Amino acid sequence: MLNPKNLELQPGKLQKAPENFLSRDFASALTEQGMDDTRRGFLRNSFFAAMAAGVATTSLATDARASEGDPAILQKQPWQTTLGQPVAAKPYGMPSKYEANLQRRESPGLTRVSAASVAFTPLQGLFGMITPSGLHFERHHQGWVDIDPAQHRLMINGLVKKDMVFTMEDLMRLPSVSRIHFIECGANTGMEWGNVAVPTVQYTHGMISCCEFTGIPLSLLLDMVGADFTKGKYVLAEGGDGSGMTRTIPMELARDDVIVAWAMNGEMLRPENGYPLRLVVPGVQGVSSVKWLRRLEVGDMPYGAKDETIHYVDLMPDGMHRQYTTIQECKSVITTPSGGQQLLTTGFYNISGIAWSGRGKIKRVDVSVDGGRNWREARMESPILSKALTRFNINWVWDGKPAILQSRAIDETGYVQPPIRMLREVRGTRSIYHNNAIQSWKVDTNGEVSNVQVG
Ligand SMILES: Nc1nc2c(c(=O)[nH]1)N[C@H]1C(S)=C(S)[C@@H](COP(=O)(O)O)O[C@H]1N2
Ligand SMILES: [Mo]
Repeated sequence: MLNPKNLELQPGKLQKAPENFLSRDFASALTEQGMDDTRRGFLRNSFFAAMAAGVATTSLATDARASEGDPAILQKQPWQTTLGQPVAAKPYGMPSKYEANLQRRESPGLTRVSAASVAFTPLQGLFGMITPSGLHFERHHQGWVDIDPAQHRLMINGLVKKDMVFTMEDLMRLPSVSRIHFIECGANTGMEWGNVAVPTVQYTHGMISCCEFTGIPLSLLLDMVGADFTKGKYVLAEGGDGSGMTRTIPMELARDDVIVAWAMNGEMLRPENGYPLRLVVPGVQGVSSVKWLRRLEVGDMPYGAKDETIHYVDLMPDGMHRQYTTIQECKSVITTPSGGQQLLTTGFYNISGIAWSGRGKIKRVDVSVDGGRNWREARMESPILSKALTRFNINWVWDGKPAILQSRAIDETGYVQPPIRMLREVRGTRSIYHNNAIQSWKVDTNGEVSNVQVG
């Protein structure tokens, strides 16, 4: 990932996001009337007002289906007259065969280096705030492993009263917590630094996912081993895979909301995501959420491990490297409509996206359809949780003219997501990590949506 060569897009590889679920007929059934009201309670009303206005003025596909008769609703369908599949025909449930396109994908622009690679979450095809376990993005520095939980151990040593080695059984009988958090790779959206317009939101922003994690608070384990909180200012986390991933976690974070987790979305972690044990460091760049966690060491200095010196440093305009950029700052992106999709007709659309902040909750999300000249406040879906994704929606009527869609999130600390121009003023253009700039999607007159950079 760090090798700039790996960040070059292969030319001519523009690819359409297949999960374009905007139906031509339904979209055309809605008109402009009432669509400016973005207040939650008025959504239904304005939606139906638009429907009614549409019925009065245009001949609509939805009306035609009702009046002329649509065999798909009038005739009995084969699946209504046969026996369905028995229960437990699939002991572990899988998505419908019609959803086969919803997949994690490797970016056409990134070269796979041995097993070290990344598969991106298909944000354009997801709803709400939770990422299904099978679609959580994957980032491995040396491939993934499937570790026998009976053979797995967690050791805690360093500045502690007594070293301890835990089995999974030891850990899982301790008092657990379950919390919803995002994990975002520090390199998410990294290719946009260099003005490289990656085609789809899967590849611009798909190194973020949000799941419910279950495990023990790290603070509890630190108390159990009698960590020396006077001298012990840092915790080193070490992974059990071949990459020897090691990261320094500041003690304030370690004693705050860090989880030593074994479960994700209600079941044991998936192997790709660290089974049977991983660290979840909420709000912090993904690399600190060490997978296949095997050791924690309490120390009095940052460790300066290889993954903190040659990787995950930010090259600043003055040529210096900034180290330990920890927090994932406030950020948002529109996931539909987004790059590679196409608006099939003019008329009503629900603009939908996600917002998050490594510093807490999202306070507000604004949306612009004219490249940042005018902004409207979006509706935020509940629950709005700290260091988790927040889903936002806003009504929009596309008039067929070119448009530039943007979202801008503000978190509870008052931090406002910056335009790329402001970020470049501070960070220059040679960074890879920590790009939280406002994303712009251009809608062309033919409805095609593409990735553009707007100051
Ligand atoms: N042991 C280990 N932990 C690891 C990694 C790894 O390669 N090995 N990758 C890190 C990086 S860079 C990220 S972004 C997250 C990704 O977590 P995920 O694969 O569950 O999405 O895991 C982190 N933890
Ligand atoms: Mo990462």
